[in-house]
Amino acid sequence: MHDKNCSLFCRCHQAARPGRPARPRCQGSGDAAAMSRKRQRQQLADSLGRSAKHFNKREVECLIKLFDTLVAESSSRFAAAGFDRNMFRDTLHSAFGMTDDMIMDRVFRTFDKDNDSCINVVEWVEGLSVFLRGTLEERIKYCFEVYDLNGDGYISREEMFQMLKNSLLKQPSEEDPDEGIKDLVDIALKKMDYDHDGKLSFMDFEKAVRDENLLLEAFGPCLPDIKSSMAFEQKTFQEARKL
Ligand SMILES: [Ca+2]
Ligand SMILES: [Ca+2]
Repeated sequence: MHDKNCSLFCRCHQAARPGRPARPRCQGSGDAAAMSRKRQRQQLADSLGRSAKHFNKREVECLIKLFDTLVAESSSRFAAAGFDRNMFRDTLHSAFGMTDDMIMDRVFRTFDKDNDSCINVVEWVEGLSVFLRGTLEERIKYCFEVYDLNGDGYISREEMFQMLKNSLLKQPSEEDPDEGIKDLVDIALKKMDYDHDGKLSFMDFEKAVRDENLLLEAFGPCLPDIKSSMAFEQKTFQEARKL
């Protein structure tokens, strides 16, 4: 039955709108969350301290705390288990100055390893481990995943076109913009498509970036710049230093 005090996202609202597919809910069990939250968080910090290899345990604790704060702030009406797409996009925008919706959407999908449209706390910490402190190898994998828009294992000509068009349209020019972008795609392929099959495999991309590191973000900024990443770390890990 419909309860007028319920959240907009609760099942009774979904049921009240026939024809709409059930919304994937970024929601946890209120009971479980309330029970022994502190102990759960401690266990989580212990296991993430081992699996998220670029953070120490205290840093993991700070990231979990930030996660809880951000999630609670943006969804005060129910006990959420993570970030949905919009919340995550807001965070990428405010913390790292990202503005490109297409890229931010791909970053969301890259963090969301189990593909349930919700970034849970483990995905958050492990994602940030690569995002903030990843090795070159980890960042190459990450960027490739972001740029492979349809996830078929290749960055196609069309995908490059779409991404470059998206990032270049902000600087309008006199010439036909599509022509200019096609030229850029040709240049990218000439430089990076080592096996000449007209698309970039992971091997092509990896080799190109290892030869020329600047190609890592060839199709749009998807990693934080040094300044915002340092500011984020400083703010987030302040408490770690005090402990
Ligand atoms: Ca997920
Ligand atoms: Ca693809």
